[in-house]
Amino acid sequence: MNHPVEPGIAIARAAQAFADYATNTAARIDVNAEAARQQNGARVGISRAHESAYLHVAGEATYVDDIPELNGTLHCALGLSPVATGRLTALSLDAIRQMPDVVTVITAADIPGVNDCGSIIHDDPILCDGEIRYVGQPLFAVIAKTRAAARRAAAQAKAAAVIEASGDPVLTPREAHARGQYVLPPMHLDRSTNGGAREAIDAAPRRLKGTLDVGGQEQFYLEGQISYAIPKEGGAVHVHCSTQHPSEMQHLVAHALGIQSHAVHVECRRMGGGFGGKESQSALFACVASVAACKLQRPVKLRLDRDDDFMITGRRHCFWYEYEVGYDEEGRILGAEITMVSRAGHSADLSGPVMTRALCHFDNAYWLPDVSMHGFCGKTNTQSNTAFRGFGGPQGAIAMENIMESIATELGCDALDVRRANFYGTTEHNVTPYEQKVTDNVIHELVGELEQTSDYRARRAAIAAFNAASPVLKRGMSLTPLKFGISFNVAHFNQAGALVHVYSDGSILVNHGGTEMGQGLNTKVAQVVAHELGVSFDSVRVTATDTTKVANTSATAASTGADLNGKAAQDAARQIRERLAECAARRHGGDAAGVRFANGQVTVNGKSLEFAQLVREAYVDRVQLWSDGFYATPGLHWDGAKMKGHPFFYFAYGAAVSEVVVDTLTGEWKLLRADVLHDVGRSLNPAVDVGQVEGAFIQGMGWLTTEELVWHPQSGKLMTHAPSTYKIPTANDCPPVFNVRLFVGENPEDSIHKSKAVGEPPLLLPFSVFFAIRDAVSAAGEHGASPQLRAPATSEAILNAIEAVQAAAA
Ligand code: MTE
Ligand code: LUZ
Ligand code: MOS
Repeated sequence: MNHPVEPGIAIARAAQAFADYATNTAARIDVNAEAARQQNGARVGISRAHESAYLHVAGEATYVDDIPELNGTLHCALGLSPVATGRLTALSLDAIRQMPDVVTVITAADIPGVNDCGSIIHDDPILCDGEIRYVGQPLFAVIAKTRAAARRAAAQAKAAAVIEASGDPVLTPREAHARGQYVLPPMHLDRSTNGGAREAIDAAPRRLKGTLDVGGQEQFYLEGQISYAIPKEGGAVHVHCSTQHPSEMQHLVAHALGIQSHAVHVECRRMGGGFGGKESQSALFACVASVAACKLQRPVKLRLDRDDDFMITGRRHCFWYEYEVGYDEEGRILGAEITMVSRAGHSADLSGPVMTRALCHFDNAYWLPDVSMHGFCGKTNTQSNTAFRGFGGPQGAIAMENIMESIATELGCDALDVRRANFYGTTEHNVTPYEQKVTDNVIHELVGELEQTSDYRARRAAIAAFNAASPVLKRGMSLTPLKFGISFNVAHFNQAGALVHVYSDGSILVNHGGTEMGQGLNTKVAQVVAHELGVSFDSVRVTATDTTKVANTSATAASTGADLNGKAAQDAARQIRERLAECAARRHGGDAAGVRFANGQVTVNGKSLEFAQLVREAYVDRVQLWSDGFYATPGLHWDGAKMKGHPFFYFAYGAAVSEVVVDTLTGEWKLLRADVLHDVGRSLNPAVDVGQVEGAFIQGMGWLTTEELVWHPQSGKLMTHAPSTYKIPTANDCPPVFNVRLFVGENPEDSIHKSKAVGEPPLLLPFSVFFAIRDAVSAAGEHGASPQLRAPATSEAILNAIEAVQAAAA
């Protein structure tokens, strides 16, 4: 690995930590096979360290706030609404304007273009336009010489804002639903095989009804939202923005400024995490910074404090469900009806597509012959909720997994047997509610393998024996499967572009439309290009995402980053390789089709020359040494009104077994062991993929256990707006036994090198932790009643559920 500076002690330590991690990972990946592959010239299917790993651990990776500030840079802070509903009748800003180092204050009236930063529907004001929608809504922006001065002044919002408060805030999805208050029209997805859901439920031998509450989740990216806008000549602006969606930032900034997109240049080298939170919601900050920069003709930086980030931006939607299913004595679901209500917040943002994905993942890995689903996006006086890893998929599937566990309790059998009885078939029982056929089903083999390797049945028996002898501590276990559809559920977003430059020294620069947020996208794209041109990893460099290089890009989201941009970069690299091959054949004889590129060498007509040598020859021969590339996912279509079609290119699969111990007197618990088998097709980079699986597992575990969001019931203020009150997992929450393996297989579709997307699907794996806790709660009531366990399963929620099952048993 090349490193630009002399490794210091911190780097040496970090390198050791990485080496330990790699050794650990190596136990789970086939290092010998990888070495042989690389020997043969392959650059994909190889566990490379993240392209910035050494920069990350040395603190040298440049995030937006690390860019050296230009002379005259000003700092911005936002004044936030202290109330949840009402009208902003006036802003008396004179006192704020007179505060030390304050340069100016900007309000909605200063936005020269449109005061809107909504991603799909234009219902999202940048700065308050009169209507107050939630506590934390930005009312005005202070621009000052220092960040501290701007923050001090913005903190005077309560004194400056003249507000006519009105009405009580609507905070929960159930309240919004009761009032019929939604950000979008309701959605319905029905499928009828035997007469429809109602008839199938009524005719079923057994029935079950229930409700479930699942909380939201803060993205908690390490780098908060930030934009640094620099005015350019002729009314243009250059915005350094921590965003998953540079093109959307470009368009929204152009609208806010009332200028054309060609005058807005958005750049993002990397994010310190996005997790969906920077797909749409980086826009408000990009717009405010740009408006201020253009008005003052000075560079303006807007970097949020963590508390403000919590107060202003949205997060994962919490969901409330009401369901009824009809099933048979084997636990097979014959009919199901479900209503899902999400907390959308004050505006639509991405709530529509999130609900669509939730409805399209209620089936998870199971065939539902007759089903009727209803989705409502409740409008509430809270931050506008948005994308978060899984994008509604986890919220859809967890409702079904809860039903599986309840059926198992009712029948008094193992939940794995109920799940298996419902799995999608391979040749029959393989049509989803939205009518896409499941043609790549590997869930039977995958779960069978995990059942064996995790020693599921023997441990089940051991847990039952333990519980029989242990009145206070109860163990629980659960195996949960997942199936996750890959593609944006908005078909036209599934496209990508790339630009590859080969310089005359043989080094290669790649630009593509995807953004790096730590997931290893640039590493994978560099591997694809190195593979295509048969060169070493070190000769390929990936640059910042930049709207002046690749236009009209999609968000790096829906786990499609490597699928889309990998294919686009491959397309560009292939064109250059073909031109080089023709040049080689012209100069050295033989057939262009027979020219081989591998290990930095080019073999032509029995001769071998260095790649850089051929590049120099091609340059002299005036061969174009750069190329664009493009990719659009084939075969997708979606009818949003009927909610039918073929929204996904393929499905990713996985399963996990978790075992917990719960203290039934305190509600404390511990994850003792987790076994994961996850399908990434033919992995582009097994180390990166294992990292994604582990990270998603722990992140999803946090969502379902300790991360609780509380809004004050009267004022509507988010009370959990910092790590002091909002508990994310730490390294200590990782289980002592954590067996993560990648399922051996390949994507039957023509995806990039037969790989599968990995970013979001493994977030569903820690359902197994939640249901293991539920299983332990159930044991506290001698498995006599289905526990009513809400998510997150905090100690309080666990104790509530234990009390209820024990009361039912008494
Ligand atoms: N991994 C890291 N380290 N940081 C992130 O912000 N975001 C996740 C996932 N993994 C994220 C991450 C989300 S929400 C998505 S959609 C995918 O990465 C996006 O990247 P990809 O499509 O390139 O996999
Ligand atoms: N659909 C989807 C989307 O499945 N995932 C996304 O992240 C997304 N973003 C915007 C619109 N549709
Ligand atoms: Mo990921 S939620 O699709 O950014």
